[in-house]
Amino acid sequence: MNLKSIVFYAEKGRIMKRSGAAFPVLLALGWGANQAFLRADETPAATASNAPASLAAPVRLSSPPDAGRGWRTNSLGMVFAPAPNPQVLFSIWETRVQDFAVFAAAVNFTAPDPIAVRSDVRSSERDWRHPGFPQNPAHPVVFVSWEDARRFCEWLTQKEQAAGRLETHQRYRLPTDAEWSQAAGAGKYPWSEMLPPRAISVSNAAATRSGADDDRRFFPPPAGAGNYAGTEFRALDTSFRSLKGYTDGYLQTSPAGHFTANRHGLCDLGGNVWEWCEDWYHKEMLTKELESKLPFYNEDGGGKTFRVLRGASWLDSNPAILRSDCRFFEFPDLRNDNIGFRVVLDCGSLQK
Ligand SMILES: [Ca+2]
Repeated sequence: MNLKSIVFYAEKGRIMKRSGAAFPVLLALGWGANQAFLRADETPAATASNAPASLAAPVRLSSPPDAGRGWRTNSLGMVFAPAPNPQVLFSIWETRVQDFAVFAAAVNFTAPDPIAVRSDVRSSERDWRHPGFPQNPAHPVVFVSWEDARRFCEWLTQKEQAAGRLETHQRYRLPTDAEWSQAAGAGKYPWSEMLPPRAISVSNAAATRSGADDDRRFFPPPAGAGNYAGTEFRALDTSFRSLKGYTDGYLQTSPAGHFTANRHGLCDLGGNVWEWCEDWYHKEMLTKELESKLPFYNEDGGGKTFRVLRGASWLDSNPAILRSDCRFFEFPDLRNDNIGFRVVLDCGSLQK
């Protein structure tokens, strides 16, 4: 285990109080325990047809995408929307198990031994097919590295270019950090713009103006905000730090499209799994305000060691980590049970 990982997981452990018996209990309960938290209405992910009407537009399946066309479904059934740049369409879901499975079969994908540095997920028997908790095909794939994600994008680009669905200048890739920020919007938390913050009393208004207790408006998150470490964890371990007053019903990952979409129609930008971005992580990405809350995030390895992750996950409850402007970072070959990815379709220049 290297220094960075030790630092992170020590910090993570401190933040999450995820030590001692907490995770072994989860692992021991496995499928059966989590099934109790899966909702009876769990269904395959949403489709373009039930996307917000204001964003819905005809989906053309057989021709290359034009920038600005809006909703589009690709050969894997992944749905894309401008968010907000019409040249770069975002997948409205994190890449699902069913999407990755097509790739894995096509390229005979075999992940090398997982580099899972957290002791509670270290196991040669855990991978994207066997993450250690229940998933159905609509759940976001986990145990995928940044390199795996890039490989998925390259494969899908070649596949759809060969089929005439993409032109040669159009491609799938990971979002850049800046694009991800644009898609998330300017709200302090991912749910800030899609679900109204809580009204506060006049007596608290002055404190809020000063920023002293601004979070009073946002916590607990409103219902449907996303899949975080809610009070569902407390049913198993009361020492586990969870979001007070918030429950989402899922101990680990949840199906794509289950929670409220943001104003661009994107689901799970906050929560469910961390999402890889193209960029190297460097400490200048850390705002001064977050630096005081997450001092270990200055350990950037020189700026070309770790790749950026955005959006937090089912395992997170620390308000600083849940913020829209928070970045996390990992080695590009690391796989873990709360890290996945979302792809964008880069439509390229209009000058073809
Ligand atoms: Ca949850």
